Amino acid sequence: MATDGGLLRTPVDRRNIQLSPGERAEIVLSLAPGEDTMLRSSKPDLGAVASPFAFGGEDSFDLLKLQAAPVLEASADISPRLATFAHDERAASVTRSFTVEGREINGRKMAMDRIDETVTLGVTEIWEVRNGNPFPHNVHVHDVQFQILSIDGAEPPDHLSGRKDTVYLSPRKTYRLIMSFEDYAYPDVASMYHCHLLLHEDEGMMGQFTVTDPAAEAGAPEPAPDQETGHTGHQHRAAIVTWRPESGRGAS
Ligand SMILES: [Cu+2]
Repeated sequence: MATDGGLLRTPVDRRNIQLSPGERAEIVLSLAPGEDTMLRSSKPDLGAVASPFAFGGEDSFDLLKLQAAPVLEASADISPRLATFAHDERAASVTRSFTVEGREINGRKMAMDRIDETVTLGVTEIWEVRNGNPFPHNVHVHDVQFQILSIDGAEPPDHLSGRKDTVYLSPRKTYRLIMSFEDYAYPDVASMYHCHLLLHEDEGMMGQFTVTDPAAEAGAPEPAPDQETGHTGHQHRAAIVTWRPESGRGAS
C-alpha cells in the first residue's frame, strides 16, 4: 500500500517485498478467522553480489506469527486509487552524480565541517547514484522524498514507484532519483545523505548538503560581530553543523 514516504498510487499485489535497512512498506493482508500466518524473511535478491552469504543473501527465517481471532469483522474494501503525486522530469534543472564505493561517496568520507552539496530552495534535481562495488549498499536522503526514475535505464518495479527516501543499490547499477527541495532552507543546518547499512554509515559513508534560499539571503542583514570574538556568523558557517530532527518524516 505504501512506501517510505506514503501511499502508492494504486495497491500492488505481491507475496514478497524486499526492504534494505531504512526502507519501509505498509502492507495489508487478508486472514480467515482462526488462521495462522507466518511473516517470513526470505532470501533477498541482492543482485550481482560477489559473495551473497557474507551479506545475508542465503538467510531465511521466521519473523512474525500472526494469529487471527476465531471471529473477525470484515474490513473495508481497498480503494484502487490511493494517492496522486508526480515529479516532472522536465522540471529538473540540476543533475548530481554520486558513486558509492568502499566507505566513501564520490571518494570522500563524512566530515562534520564539510558541506558536500548546496542545493537551492524550490529546485527539482536528479541524483544519479551508482554502486561501484560488487557488494550491497543503499542510499538514504534526508529532507526529501524522491521518486525512482530508472534503474540502469529501466523503469522501477511497481512496488518501488512510490515516494521514497531510501533505496537499495544493486552492485554496479545506477539509480536515477528525482526530488524537489521545497522547504527547510537553513544555510547553517545540514541534511545528510548516506548508505543506511549501519557499518558503512558508521565508517563514514555519508555526505552533507544544505538548502539555500537566495531570496532570504539577499534580504538578510550582515550578521553582527560576536561581542567577545569579533567574528561574524559567516566565518563560522562551515563549522556550524547541527543535527535536526525530521519531524513527521520518519527518517533518520
Ligand atoms: Cu554501504
